[in-house]
Amino acid sequence: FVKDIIALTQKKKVIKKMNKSKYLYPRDYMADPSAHVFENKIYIYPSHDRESGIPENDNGDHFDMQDYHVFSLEDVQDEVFDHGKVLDVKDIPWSGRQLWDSDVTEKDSKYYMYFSMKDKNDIFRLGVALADKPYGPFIPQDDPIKGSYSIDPCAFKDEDGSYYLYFGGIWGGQLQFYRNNKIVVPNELPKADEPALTPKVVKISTDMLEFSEQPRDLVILDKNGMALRQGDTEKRFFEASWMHKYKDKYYFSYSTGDSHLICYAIGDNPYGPFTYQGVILSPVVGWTTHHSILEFKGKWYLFYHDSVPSGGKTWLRSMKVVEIEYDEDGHIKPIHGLSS
Ligand code: FUB
Repeated sequence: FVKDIIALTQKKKVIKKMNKSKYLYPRDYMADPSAHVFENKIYIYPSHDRESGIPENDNGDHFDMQDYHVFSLEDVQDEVFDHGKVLDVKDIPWSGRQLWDSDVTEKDSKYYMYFSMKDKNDIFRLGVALADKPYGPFIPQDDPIKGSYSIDPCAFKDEDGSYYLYFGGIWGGQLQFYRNNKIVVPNELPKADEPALTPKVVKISTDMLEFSEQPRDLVILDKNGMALRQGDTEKRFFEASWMHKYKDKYYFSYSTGDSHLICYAIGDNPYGPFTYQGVILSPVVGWTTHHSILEFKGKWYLFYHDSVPSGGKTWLRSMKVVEIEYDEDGHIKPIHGLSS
């Protein structure tokens, strides 16, 4: 498997150099790192991988996580501090199983964690949990967000004080169960030559606990202004939404899942449309790839994970950080998924 990934990566001639990333927390398996700057420190909100013994399948049942920890860093080269467990599946009244990717944002000195978890009917929903500090503990609401579905919430605060959630993931993330925010039967993906299933974007209510509108499709266009097709597996959205802003442009980045790339698209407003730009991160060791991007002290960083320390077990991932750069046109210089 590792050899296959190396061969696939070497085909991508644009990305020549191995990257100079560093593992953030060698003591345990943490994945999907969502990183933000709060109170002048970097806080990281990862998924907490564990060995549950559940066999691998396309539903992702082997990603059977049960709690979240929070980590902080005074500076990128420093040791991370583990603030310990801040939310447990047992404490969430609507819980079924599988605490997947989460993200946190701040409003008026309160911290809101948005997380994905299966409910008692084995359907992924998005939940909210509140804290007074960026390091928790986070207290969950009694019910999931009304009208929420699928996985991988990314909470984005725009400069005008509006907050948005980006979410969705196909295959095990169940996005293919829905069209126009409603469950459909049969729940199939579009055909290869049809427009790809889109990630969703929604404005968050002023109390931060609900959607303030129906989630909208976030359309990713190719350079000719055509929506990406479902069969374009090296470009179309799979999961792992992230939004950041650079020089007044909106950068939506995401994983292509079964082709193992982190790609990005640029738009002029939080809803899009967005135009596909290219690859940020070539395949890492491990099936999933998932990331976040932030600016800290004038430099930009990509937080992500790979499965090198677990010997390629894709459900046991380790979080990492590497610096990224933009060229003069605002394009992100691609990073090699394999570290030196
Ligand atoms: O960690 C569980 C799932 O794996 C995430 O929600 C996906 O983005 C993938 O990284």
